[in-house]
Amino acid sequence: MTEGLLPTDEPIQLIDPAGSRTVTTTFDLPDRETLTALYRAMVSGRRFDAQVTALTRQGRLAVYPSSRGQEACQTGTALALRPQDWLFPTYRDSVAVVTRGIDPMDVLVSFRGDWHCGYDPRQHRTAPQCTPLATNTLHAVGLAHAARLKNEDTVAVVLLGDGATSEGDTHEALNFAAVWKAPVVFVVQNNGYAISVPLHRQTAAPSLAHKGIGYGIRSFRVDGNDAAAVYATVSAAVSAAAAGAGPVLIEAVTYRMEAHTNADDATRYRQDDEVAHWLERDPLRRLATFLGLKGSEFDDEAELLAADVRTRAGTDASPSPESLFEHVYAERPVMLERQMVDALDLPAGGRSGVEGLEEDGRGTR
Ligand SMILES: Cc1ncc(C[n+]2csc(CCOP(=O)(O)OP(=O)(O)O)c2C)c(N)n1
Repeated sequence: MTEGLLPTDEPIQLIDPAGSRTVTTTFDLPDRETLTALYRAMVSGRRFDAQVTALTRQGRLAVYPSSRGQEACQTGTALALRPQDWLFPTYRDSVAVVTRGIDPMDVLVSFRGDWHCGYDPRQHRTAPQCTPLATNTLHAVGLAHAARLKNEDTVAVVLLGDGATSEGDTHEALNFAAVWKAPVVFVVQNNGYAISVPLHRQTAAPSLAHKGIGYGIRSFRVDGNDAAAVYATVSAAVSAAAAGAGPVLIEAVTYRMEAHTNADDATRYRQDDEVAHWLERDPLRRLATFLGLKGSEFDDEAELLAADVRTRAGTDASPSPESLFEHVYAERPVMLERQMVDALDLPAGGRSGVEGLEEDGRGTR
């Protein structure tokens, strides 16, 4: 009954942490051109991430959840998609979105506090990075199911975290994906923590991949710091889903090297030796070693990307105050209208109007 559904106990690994080829028959090693593309995307992604983290310190961004340490999961997933497929990322997945070819500055728009996601989701076949956990799982299943009904050859790939697997939305998405045989691939980046909550306080499942079996979904566990293994596994899952085999669940075992966001202090809930352990499993060094690269091959290109982001982020975003009230309702209700009038009446830079609103009980925040 469960044949072919269960993940392997050991995560699939094609290249070990020391950069050597492992002995495995699960998936073929991607060709050198693909591996080089993965490495190049990881170098750009890491540099982008470091630059954006610096921008948060300068107050240029409201918030940024770093991808550092998870580059193999994010580039391996993004590059495994075919042009017609859709990606449904979370706030954590900026490197995946940049790897999709979206202008890095557009990726930062929502983190700078604007009301929109900065890019055209339809043009790039990439949904806005979602902040409410697991809602993107439902969006992905809906899009995949609709594509199948319309006889379109489209697979939806959704990224989610370990914490998001505890959400009701994930249950509903997995259940109906399986019932409908929707062409959707769930890639769970198990980075060990949901903010400060470690995995063992999040779930009693043997692994997150094991969760698939209850829904009748074929599941894999993969070394999330091995870009080759992530790419090979997601590619195989995309092909299977496109061929009508139904959804696939992939747990990529990885680690979040930075704090949850720039607003979090990770030293309050995890030890330095744990971080050091994962530093030894760095996804970039592993692939560079395997490819016989020095590690600096794509640095110039990454530096140009960072310099461009630095320059263009040098001015603050200045969304109009009115935009806060737009796109909320097709017809603005009286209460919102009143709030808008009050808010726009505020003296420049003043907060007295907002305090006044709270005092008279209309509560706007
Ligand atoms: C529905 C919902 N509940 C709670 C939150 C608050 N929240 C933001 S991130 C987070 C932890 C998510 O952890 P995980 O899914 O493992 O993803 P990670 O941040 O580690 O990538 C929580 C609880 C939220 N954004 N959405």
